[in-house]
Amino acid sequence: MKVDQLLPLSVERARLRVVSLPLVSPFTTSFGTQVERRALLVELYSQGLVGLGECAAGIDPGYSSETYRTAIEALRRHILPSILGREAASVAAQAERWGWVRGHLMAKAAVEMALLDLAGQMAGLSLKEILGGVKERIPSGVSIGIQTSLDATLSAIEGYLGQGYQRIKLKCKPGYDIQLAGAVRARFPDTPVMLDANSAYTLADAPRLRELDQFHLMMIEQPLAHDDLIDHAELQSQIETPICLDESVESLADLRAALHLGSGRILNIKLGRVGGMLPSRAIHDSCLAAGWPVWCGGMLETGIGRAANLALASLPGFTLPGDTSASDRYFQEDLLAEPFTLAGDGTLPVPSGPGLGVQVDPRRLDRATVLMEEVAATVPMAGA
Ligand code: NPG
Repeated sequence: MKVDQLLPLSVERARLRVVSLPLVSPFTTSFGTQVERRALLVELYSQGLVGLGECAAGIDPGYSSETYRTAIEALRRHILPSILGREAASVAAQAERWGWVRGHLMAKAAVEMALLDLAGQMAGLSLKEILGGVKERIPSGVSIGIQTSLDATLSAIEGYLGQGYQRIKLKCKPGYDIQLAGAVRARFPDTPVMLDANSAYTLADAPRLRELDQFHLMMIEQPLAHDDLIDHAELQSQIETPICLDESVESLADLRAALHLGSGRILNIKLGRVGGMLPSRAIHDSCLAAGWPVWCGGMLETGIGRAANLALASLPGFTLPGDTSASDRYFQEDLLAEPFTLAGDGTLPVPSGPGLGVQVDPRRLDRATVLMEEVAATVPMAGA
């Protein structure tokens, strides 16, 4: 089913909601520590139905320039007023209406997700069916933040492998890399392991990064600057470990440049980072054609964003386990009536119901809500 064949769609009203869910354990990367997932949700109302979208942006602009607060501003002033009350033939046609807005990709992705949820409910199709996904279950990896000691890292790995996770991703930074990889390889010689630097290195670190080659890692993710492709290409020519790009690819144009330059060999696709599921699919298609394997990244999403990630990961080019872990890896209590649980074989199911295919538990949602706002088609001047 092509998205363009979905029913015409008009959004009658919209609501923004901020939820706060404490994480089961603090999550430390090279750019900071998170103790809660504060997520902006978009609720779109049409014909008695509500479509839900989750914005990936967090509290601080450490990963990208967007935060949930910049997303609120972009949504309430520019993106939502572009579509409210205006019928369009498809989700793609609605998305064209906010095409004039530069940037704010995570904000746009949240609205697109809610529109696809609505369209899927109206047409009786799951997101997987809308996108053209082919898989029913997704092999899951887990991302382990920087721990207080190597021992703590090793026991965290042991715990997750015991649960069935198929791939371990370890956050790293200069000085917390070679010893880390060595200790992990000594204890887990055959486990699929990768490192994620979140842009913590420069090209001057190439000799140090080359030392990692001896550990036969699956890949090293985004070692260099968030907006760089040229140095990544130079680094890739100097190391054997495949480079996986994340932050540096926000669009098809970025991907084209990365493929042209040889800035890596693998891509992490995050639907928030690239502005939605439809742009994600286009990027996936290009990677498939170019022979770059892809996997689905995560940004500590609640069950709502997780459902969309799983649908995306059902596309054929997602051949590597991603950061789509079970709800209990993140939260004591997810927002869903039925949280995502990891099967013994280390997979999560792709939801098969219409739209996102998940049920939010209204009491859990209420408990987690910290802010709520209705968005009108026109923005009042008060408080400008
Ligand atoms: O399992 O959702 C998850 C987290 C995976 O490591 C993960 N995400 O840099 O990819 C990343 C990192 C991240 C988390 C980035 C939160 C931004 C915010």
